[in-house]
Amino acid sequence: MGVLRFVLGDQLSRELSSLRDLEDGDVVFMCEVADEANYVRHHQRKIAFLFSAMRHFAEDLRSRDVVVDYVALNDDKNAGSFTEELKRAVRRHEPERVVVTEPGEWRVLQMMKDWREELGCEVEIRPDDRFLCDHETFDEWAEGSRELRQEYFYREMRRRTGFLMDGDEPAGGKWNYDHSNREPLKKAITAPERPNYSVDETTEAVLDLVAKRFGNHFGSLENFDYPVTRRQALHYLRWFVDEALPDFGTYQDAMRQGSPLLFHSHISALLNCGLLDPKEICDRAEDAYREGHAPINAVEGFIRQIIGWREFIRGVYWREMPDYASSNKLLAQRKLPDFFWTGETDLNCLRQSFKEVRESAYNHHIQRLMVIGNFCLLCGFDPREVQEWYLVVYHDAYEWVEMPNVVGMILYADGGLFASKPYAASANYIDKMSDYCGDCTFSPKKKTGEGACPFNVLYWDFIARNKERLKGNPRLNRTYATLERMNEEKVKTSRKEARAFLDGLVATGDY
Ligand code: FAD
Ligand code: DLZ
Repeated sequence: MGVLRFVLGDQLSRELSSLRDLEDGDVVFMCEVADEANYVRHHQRKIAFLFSAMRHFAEDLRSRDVVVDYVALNDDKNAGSFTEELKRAVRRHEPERVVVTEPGEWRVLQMMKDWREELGCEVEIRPDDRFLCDHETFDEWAEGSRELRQEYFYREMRRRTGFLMDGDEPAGGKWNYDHSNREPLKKAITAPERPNYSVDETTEAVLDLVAKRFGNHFGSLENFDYPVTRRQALHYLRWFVDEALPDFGTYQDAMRQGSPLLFHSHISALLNCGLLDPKEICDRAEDAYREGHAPINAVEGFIRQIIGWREFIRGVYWREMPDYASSNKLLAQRKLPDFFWTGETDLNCLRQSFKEVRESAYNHHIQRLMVIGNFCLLCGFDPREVQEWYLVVYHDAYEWVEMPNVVGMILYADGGLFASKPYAASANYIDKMSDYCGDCTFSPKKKTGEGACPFNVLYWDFIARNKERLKGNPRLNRTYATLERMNEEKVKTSRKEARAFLDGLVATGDY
């Protein structure tokens, strides 16, 4: 036969570099393997989403006369790993060579590098040009920059891609409209209702399989209604641009109990597995601005997340791996408490976020960053444990995007490689941006004592505990000046109460 083209579960695009020169006689190979579902125990919904999307993608290729060799998880001889399954496929097809697109995770790239020897067959690894910035361009930019700052990278990406540019100038006159994107949600504002996608036979079979094989993993499979085909993903993107994008910017940081999506796109899982392409998403968003359908603060904010943050985070991952995984500059060692899995905590903001992620494998950015992430930072949870939790629970989580967000963005475990200061905040921020505190047993206004919100005592404990490591940071000058001015007894009380709270966290490691 010709070429064996191995497509991974997060590479579901017909434009993929490894499929581009597909010819008669070639075979596309895909496999569901237990190792990928178990190397961390992924949320049941994430596995179901990906298997269903993979099976639909294979069906779509077959409908275009492509020969697809698809090994399902419950196939008799399934060998359980990429390498062993590929070996079997090579024995079946005896290809002249194997072609793959580079993977999203460092661990899988190491596997791929061994394949030529293990398979006794030529293996070509092609770049993943679904991203808008390749590794060399990112590294060159990083080498030439005094500091790794997303904002400068983003401006460079705007110039290079031409998104939201009027000649050499940014559309609307400014590069960044973030200051207009921090409005709390007024009661009268309601979030638009999402389209849902019915479960067909293929998805039904996957849901049964996942319930049987991974029913003891975190999360629920109930009410599965997410897009799983390219056609559904495009329909969903159109819906988002029409109905939610215009308010995306203004309420980007807001949180509301019982309304997990608000005006967020909920496209990350579709984008990361290849059903949507970053360029087409940004094109649609820019069209909405140019046609007067969505304001500049919404469209600029949205495009920045994709060509700025998403590409920047990927660049950091590949530049810093493999040492990045073990970063722990703040020497944080506390074990993750059980309630991250059970959801049983009296802190309402955390309880609501944990409930939502169990049901849907999704939280929006501010819940990930300022509620759960902030709590992890303040408590000093071990970065390895936090990384694993974030990789398990979200349906969009792959190491290349999860790790820098956890290590760099929320935990400051890389010592400020790209964040100018830790994102530490007391209860005030959550109270301002959400309605969680109204239904909580703790008060955000009380700083210490009975009923005080733990975020308040934890905040000052974090600042005091890390004084030697952080006080040289100019962006924390005011914080440390406030700590110096604070009544000594008050600081002592805060720290004592924080210690009692931290000592009371139960971490059995059973989950
Ligand atoms: P929207 O708010 O609608 O944003 C649009 C898109 O911008 C997202 O779909 C995403 O592709 C991109 N984006 C926005 N922020 C980021 C960012 N910081 N890094 C990379 N892309 C970004 N995103 C993932 O895709 N996978 C992850 O595993 C992941 N882990 C995260 C862990 C932490 C601790 C934090 C703080 C953020 C993480 N993010 C991750 C980024 C972001 O929170 C999600 O992309 C976003 O919440 C997905 O929801 P959405 O599609 O509604 O995004
Ligand atoms: C996440 C995942 C899971 C759960 N299962 C599979 C699978 O069975 N087959 C597959 O090709 N990909 C799977 N994936 C996605 C891979 O883990 C992903 O391709 C690598 O982590 C590289 O990003």
